[in-house]
Amino acid sequence: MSTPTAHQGPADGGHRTARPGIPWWSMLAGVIGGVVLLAVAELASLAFSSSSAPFVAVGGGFIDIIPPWVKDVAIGLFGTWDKIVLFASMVAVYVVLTALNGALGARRPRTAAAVLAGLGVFATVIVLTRAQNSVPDAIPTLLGTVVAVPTLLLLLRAVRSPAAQPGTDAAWSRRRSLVGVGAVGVLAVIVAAGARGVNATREVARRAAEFTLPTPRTRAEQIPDDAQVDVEGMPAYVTPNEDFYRIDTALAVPRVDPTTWELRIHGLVDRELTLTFEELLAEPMIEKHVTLTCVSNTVGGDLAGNATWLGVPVRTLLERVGVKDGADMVLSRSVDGFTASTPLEALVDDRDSLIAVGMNGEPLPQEHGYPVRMVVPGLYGYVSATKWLTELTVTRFAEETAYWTDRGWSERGPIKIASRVDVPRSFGTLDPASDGSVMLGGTAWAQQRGIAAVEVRIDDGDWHEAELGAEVTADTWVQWSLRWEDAAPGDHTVSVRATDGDGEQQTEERADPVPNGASGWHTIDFTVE
Ligand SMILES: Nc1nc2c(c(=O)[nH]1)N[C@H]1C(S)=C(S)[C@@H](COP(=O)(O)O)O[C@H]1N2
Ligand SMILES: [Mo]
Repeated sequence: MSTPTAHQGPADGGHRTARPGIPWWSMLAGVIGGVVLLAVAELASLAFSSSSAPFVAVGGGFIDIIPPWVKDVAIGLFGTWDKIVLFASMVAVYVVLTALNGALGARRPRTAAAVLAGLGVFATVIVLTRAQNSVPDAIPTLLGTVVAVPTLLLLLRAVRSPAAQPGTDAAWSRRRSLVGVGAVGVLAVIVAAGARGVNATREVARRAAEFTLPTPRTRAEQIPDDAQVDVEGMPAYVTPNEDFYRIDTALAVPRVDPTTWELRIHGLVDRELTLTFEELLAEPMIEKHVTLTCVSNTVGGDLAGNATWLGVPVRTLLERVGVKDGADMVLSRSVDGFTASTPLEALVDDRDSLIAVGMNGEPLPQEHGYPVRMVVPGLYGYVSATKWLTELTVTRFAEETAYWTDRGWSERGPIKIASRVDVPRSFGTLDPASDGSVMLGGTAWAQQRGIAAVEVRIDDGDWHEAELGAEVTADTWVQWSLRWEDAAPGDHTVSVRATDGDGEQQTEERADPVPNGASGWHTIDFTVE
């Protein structure tokens, strides 16, 4: 490194700290000292409870003491952004306070240290007054204070180092001090933000684990044992939540806080309705098995899953708001901006489309829309299954368009008949049993119509009717199986096609997923050993 030369810039401001004027560097030191307090406390709170973090505790305390009308005004002004605005304001207030404290510290470092200690003690007291917290939850904030107070003194000393002449050793060492101060600041911001992120994730997970699903008024039918065909290697008839396919446009899974979540239903309605999560949970719920399918699923693909959903029929809520004449679509919107346009008819007819909160007996997993999503039997997900749901606009297809329809996919997305071979896998191998037979198996679906028959063809042979596992409802998939008695060793192909409950046979004609779903028979190669 060469000898630094004098120039205009931040270091220049340091000269002024020795004279009257605005002590910018001391103010920065004050802010960094404050951030160090938060960073250490957030980090330490990872070992305690997420509610032990001072930032959240102070924010929560503030929300509790402001009068309800102020809250209403804030929600009116900022809508669902109210929390973010609150936290941004808290950051702003904290920055101003700690900067002023830094300015004070330019002349009286000990007083500034005492003020920061006071802030820390104040935050500790608030942490302790939060209902969820107990005495050990005070430790993170105290620890943050204990680390931050001497750090502030060091930082204040570093920025007050002698106002040096350019080109001297003192100028160089002062510059090094300032770089050090900056580094402490950057590190503190990174640690604070990182620990806050982890804490926020845990907080949501904790809430998710806490809420208990309401008991449905109507239970879903019992799933018979023989819905699962007896073929090794078949997927589970009810897809476990952790195996359920996931499709969405979210780069990071939205984290929705159910305590501030709201569903707003408006548009072509007689009376708007806004429901809190608590209010939604109090509505009569029904339970329903529904196989969800993605329009992007290719022939033979696995972008389909079958789950038992718990929720409020959309119909109930639409009846309550009173849909006006002329409406033919409901635009559902996610907190992340995703939208889906669902034909009004599919939400009010007897298929029991759901505003769902439960999936296979658990609150919706985060990736599947926690806390609330839509589930519409018979329609592809892109036109119906909005996750992280927050708004329903009753409208008309002629008036509004949705996320994927704006990108070239069809306005309407009824699910096409589909069937696939699951066993064997493509290019897989089957070992004949002692009697020389092999078992093949697969899945078929035609939501709303149901599956009437599945046929299987090996090589250029005849179509054979497969045996169907129990069909649970017309909205769920069925599994099929076929015993091939005298399986000839060697390479083979197998094709499958289904017929739906209306008697329509799956077309052989290949279509790509765009714009409204793939079609064609699933055909794979395999080998008998
Ligand atoms: N918010 C949001 N909801 C969404 C989507 C999305 O991108 N964002 N994708 C939809 C699509 S295309 C499908 S197929 C289903 C998939 O639901 P899953 O991820 O729970 O299987 O969610 C639907 N809901
Ligand atoms: Mo999808």
